[in-house]
Amino acid sequence: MKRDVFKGDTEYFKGIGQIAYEGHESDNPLAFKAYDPDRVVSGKTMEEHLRFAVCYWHTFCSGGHDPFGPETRQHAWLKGSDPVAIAMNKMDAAFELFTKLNVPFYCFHDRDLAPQGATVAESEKNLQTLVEAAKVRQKETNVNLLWGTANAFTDPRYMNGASTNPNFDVVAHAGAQVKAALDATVELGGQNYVFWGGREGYICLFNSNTKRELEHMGQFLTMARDYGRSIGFEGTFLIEPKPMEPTKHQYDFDAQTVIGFLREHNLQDDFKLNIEANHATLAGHTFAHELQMCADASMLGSIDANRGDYQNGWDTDQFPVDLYDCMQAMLVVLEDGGFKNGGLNFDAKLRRESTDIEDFFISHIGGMDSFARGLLAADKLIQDGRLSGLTSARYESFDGGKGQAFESGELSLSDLRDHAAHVGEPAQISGKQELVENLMNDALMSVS
Ligand code: XLS
Ligand code: CA
Ligand code: CA
Repeated sequence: MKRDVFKGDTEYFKGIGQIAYEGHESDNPLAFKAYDPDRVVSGKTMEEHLRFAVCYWHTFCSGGHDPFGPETRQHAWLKGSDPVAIAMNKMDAAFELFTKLNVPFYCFHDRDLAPQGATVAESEKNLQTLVEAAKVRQKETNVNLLWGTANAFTDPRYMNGASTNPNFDVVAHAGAQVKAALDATVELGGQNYVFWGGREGYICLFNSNTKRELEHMGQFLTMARDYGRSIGFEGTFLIEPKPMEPTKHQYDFDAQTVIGFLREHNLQDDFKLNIEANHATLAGHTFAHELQMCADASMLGSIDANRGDYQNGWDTDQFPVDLYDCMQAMLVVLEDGGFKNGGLNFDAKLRRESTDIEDFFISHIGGMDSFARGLLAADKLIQDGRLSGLTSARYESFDGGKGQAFESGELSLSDLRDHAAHVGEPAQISGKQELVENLMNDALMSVS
């Protein structure tokens, strides 16, 4: 669907109109070449399949600072001295960009939306003020909240962790923040609520009681779940794994670690995972691997769409442009039945050296077109059927006879021994990896 461009008191992205689909032949850098929101792919529009979201933090709060230098972009909406007025301007800039890109969703941390106050009550009041303003803008534009979260890692009080902090007073402050962020998410109709525990881990193993900290985290998440449900939150709670940075070791290391943790604390019915591409690679996995682990556990919730740098291993949060990665990700998502509450959130930042206003758009256009092409190629692979046929054929010995009896737990180890003795040397069956790879390249090259 097409949204009207939001008009606040100031136009922040001057000279840029709404980005339209112009097709593959277009040479306009400010047009979509593949993402056509209304195009139907296997029964759903591209907009419904991909559910794009823009993130508040990288796009509107940060101006490109790094550990060695300050901002290279001076955002017009951050000028002024009253923090609440600045937050209002930031929100206008945000809704202008959301509607110019014509994305259906956005995501925020509490502190992105509203400034922290001097007390818990003042922070709550600031957030409430901005939530009221967001409500009006959401209604006017039909851009909605994919997920909210609490930033429990920037304030120095969280240096030793939030819910896993060794000091209970800090744990309580994290609780206050999560409570207010849940209130905000529910009021804005957020479809998910995210926990990313950037400082939930340790820097030094030998001054940490990891057992106690992990129990505290389970307790804290249970309290948050109960509070969320008590105020009418019907969406999905999401945990976003990341193996390290800023802590040396983060407890939510990767998908399988988080899935085990959720089951241990009996949270598996309310929680799913938010997989970020760059965090997958930091954990030594591929993006698609992490998604597949979630899908296997019926816990694939949402995606933070970005990419890392394979040479330096940092969390560079670059915009996703690798078509192969996007296709493989969408293949897992489609085979899992597509997004339900989740979507593709661009947790991605412009390079520090990209300083033109149009770069905000060029970057998002690139990410959206890449995932649109990934969607088309993945759909093609599924429709074609050869890839899934190849995979299921590898397991056909379990579809009947003794293999099936093994799967259903009817055999003993002695039965396996007797079967082996009876069948002799198994037939050699090719894995056909090269064929799989060729099918993927063919699908990617054939979409338009
Ligand atoms: C940081 C994370 C963070 C979460 C939300 O590495 O990606 O931005 O997505 O707190
Ligand atoms: Ca993220
Ligand atoms: Ca990241």
